[in-house]
Amino acid sequence: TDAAPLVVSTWAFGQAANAAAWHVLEAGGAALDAVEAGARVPESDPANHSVGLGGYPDRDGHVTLDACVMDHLGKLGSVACLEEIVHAVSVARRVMEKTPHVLLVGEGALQFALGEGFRRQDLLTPEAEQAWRAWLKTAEYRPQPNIELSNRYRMPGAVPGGERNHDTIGILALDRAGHLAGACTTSGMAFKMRGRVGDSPISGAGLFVDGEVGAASATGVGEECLRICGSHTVVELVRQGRAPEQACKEAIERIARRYPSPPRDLQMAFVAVDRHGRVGGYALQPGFSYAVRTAVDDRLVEAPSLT
Ligand code: SD4
Repeated sequence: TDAAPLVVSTWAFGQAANAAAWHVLEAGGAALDAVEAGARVPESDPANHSVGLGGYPDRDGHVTLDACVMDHLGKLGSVACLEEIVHAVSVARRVMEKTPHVLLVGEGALQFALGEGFRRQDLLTPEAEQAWRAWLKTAEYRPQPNIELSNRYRMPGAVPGGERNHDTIGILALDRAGHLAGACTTSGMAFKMRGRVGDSPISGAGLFVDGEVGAASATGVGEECLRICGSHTVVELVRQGRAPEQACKEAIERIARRYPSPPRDLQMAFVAVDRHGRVGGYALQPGFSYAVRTAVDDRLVEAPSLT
């Protein structure tokens, strides 16, 4: 298609991920390679407290990662509650390519990763540990909307001033061959219960790709997305003819309808791309942005929102 190649990622830090993905796409590479390369950028950034190294831990102090990859043929690989391996997205890809399964969790996912030659490392940075210890004083689980906007919405116990709090990355690409792929990777909600898994590694929730229709990914309070199979809903709406932004909007409305009035204390957002390369996003609250990179464009888009 004319629009290809292109890549779209959640949040402002998606621009750095897009740059890595673009490197692959521009050279004629595959969308799947592009989204993996992009997702690895925030995974290895210790300043990003919602993805990979430096992610905030669960309430017991363990950093546990969820990730997923999916391609235009519907091939899928995921890991959930993976510990001590920084590039969860790459482990997810190995699950897709080297096992008869689509999802490995916890200890089994770790053993698989180690067997594949991934290096074991401590993902709890001193900064994240400090935030967790401060949180322990109240130990109140209260997810904050738009934690990327760290000055407006500070994680309880977060170190004030200059900290960069980010969110899950969902990254979708359309390559020169017209193939779609997506990846999603996160350390999940800060200070979650041990064993909690969010939407990000679950096909149809945090990520969904249909090579003949489009792709979608989600960020925000994963439980909300899981309840409506969010990304699958978005892709099905695109299949029915909605533009990507409208499809994302209807999924957000479906979440909001579960409440007497649209909830203001939680954030949920979707991004989507259709197979023609049309891109859109929509959020429950103001403050969600997504990054788009094409041959002629490298921009951050402030998504429209319901409230
Ligand atoms: C989760 N959706 O684990 C992820 C976290 C996230 O903004 O996106 N935070 O629920």
